[in-house]
Amino acid sequence: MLRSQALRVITDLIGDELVVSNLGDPSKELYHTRDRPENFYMLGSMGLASSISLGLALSQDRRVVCLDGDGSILMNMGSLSTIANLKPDNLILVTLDNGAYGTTGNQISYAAGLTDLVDVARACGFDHCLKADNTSELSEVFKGCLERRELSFIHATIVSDDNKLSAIPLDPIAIKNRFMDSIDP
Ligand SMILES: Cc1ncc(C[n+]2csc(CCOP(=O)(O)OP(=O)(O)O)c2C)c(N)n1
Repeated sequence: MLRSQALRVITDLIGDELVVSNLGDPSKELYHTRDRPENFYMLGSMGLASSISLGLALSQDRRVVCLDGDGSILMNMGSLSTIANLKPDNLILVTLDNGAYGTTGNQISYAAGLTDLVDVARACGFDHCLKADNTSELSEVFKGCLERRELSFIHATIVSDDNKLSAIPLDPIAIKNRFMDSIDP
């Protein structure tokens, strides 16, 4: 499934959930798929979408959906252990795995090698781990996660779209402020 298709499936199912998206192409694609104040677009820090999502999930009740990348999960793998041990029941961590550092030119990541990120998540303590290899599977597992309140890890196998995405025309401070306002108006 293309990343744009995966994001379309997820954004079509999302209601008032807070969404934190990985830097680079995933954030740009989310912006172009469905921009909303409840989206926090990570613009610079690779690996930190999961950590920011954890902080958000722990500090308020609304559900948080983190849209991360395999490269970022590999870069900040310790975050999986922290999240699993703190177990916020309002966090769904979706790893959009293209087996590559897509944003910087598709250099192969070790998620395409010997490292299985679902095994890693399980070993870190995630009990509810699901896989989705196509849009109908993703729709089913994401719906299932929304219906229950439990820390969840979804591994979605994707391929990046080839089309060049234009930059998000929002100032980082504006992204932060409107996101914060949408949580606590
Ligand atoms: C700490 C840090 N290292 C490197 C980069 C450069 N960089 C930006 S996006 C990216 C690739 C991210 O890969 P992944 O998380 O798998 O997401 P994808 O782009 O494949 O969707 C890299 C290496 C960065 N922004 N920050």
